Amino acid sequence: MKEQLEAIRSRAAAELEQASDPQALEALRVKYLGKKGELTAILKQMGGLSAEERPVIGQLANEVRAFLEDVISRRAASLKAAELEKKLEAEKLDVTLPGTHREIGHKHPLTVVLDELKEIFIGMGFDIVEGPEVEYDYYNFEALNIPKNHPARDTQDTFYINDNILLRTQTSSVQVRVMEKQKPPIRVISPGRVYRSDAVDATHSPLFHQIEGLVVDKDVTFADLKGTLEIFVKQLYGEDSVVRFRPHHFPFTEPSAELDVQCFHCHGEGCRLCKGEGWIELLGCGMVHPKVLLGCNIDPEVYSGFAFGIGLERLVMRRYNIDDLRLFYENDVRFLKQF
Ligand code: 2NL
Repeated sequence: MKEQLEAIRSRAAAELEQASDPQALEALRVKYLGKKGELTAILKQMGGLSAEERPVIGQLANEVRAFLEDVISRRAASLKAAELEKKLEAEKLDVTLPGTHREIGHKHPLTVVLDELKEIFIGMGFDIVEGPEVEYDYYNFEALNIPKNHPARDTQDTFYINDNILLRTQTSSVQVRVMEKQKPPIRVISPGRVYRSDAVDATHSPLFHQIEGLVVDKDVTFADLKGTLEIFVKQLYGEDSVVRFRPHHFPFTEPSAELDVQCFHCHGEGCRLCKGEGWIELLGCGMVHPKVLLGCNIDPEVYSGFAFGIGLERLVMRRYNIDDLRLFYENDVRFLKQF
């Protein structure tokens, strides 16, 4: 029996050292120390031993059990440590690596300023209207007192789909559509893309943006035009802005004017920003031509109105000191990021 116990001790110790995972270790524990285990089987035979042998074998059996229990617990600890080590290795994280950077977008500079203009006009009671960019010749030219062969067709040369359909050169076309459908009082602005058959350079583009405004009601006078546009300029450039109206000509307004704002950099002295003029041209405006009203079935003897047109790109270029309008359309984030 002594030999059997010692054989179990060395065999079990060797097998336990080989156990490669906790499940294998547990199986070995059951095999040797379990209720039906090998060591237990031997202890059950102790009844057949003599009185002298029994305590000797009993003590040895206890020693073997204690020894194996010790081997099992050490092996379990080292398997657990190895497992943790493996897990740590697999989940290794380099905290010095740069994180995943998510770019957050923002409004295009043209949109930033357009939204600002919309807010100013909404504040003065205007509605915002939109219309088609592909337009009938009638709404773009004819209804605005620009018949075929009028010289204004030259300066507003555009892209023709056919003889009657073109890409609009101004958003006035949208306002003509409003006047046809809606009777006065009318107070609208129409922002949007417009087109001209121009070659691309730093200040010209075949596509640009305009905001036009139109007010039609009884007793609307040039004083209303001046007051409204002066308030607009003061909201845009500050209360201390100075404006002037310079006579001009448009086929669709009579009288017509251009509005200049006194240079906010040199206050009229003349500098690089205003190109030595002291004044900066902002927009074109005028009293709606009676022929335009008549064409929309609005009686010019009863109603009158004023209108204006603002080029968005030029306004934004001045605001941010941008010297080339092509930058607006190239979608280069290095440029767009700055606004
Ligand atoms: C410019 C400035 C302008 C208008 C646009 C307009 C619209 C209607 C009737 C009359 Cl429906 N006028 N718009 C008026 C004056 C100037 O734009 O430089 N345009 C070429």
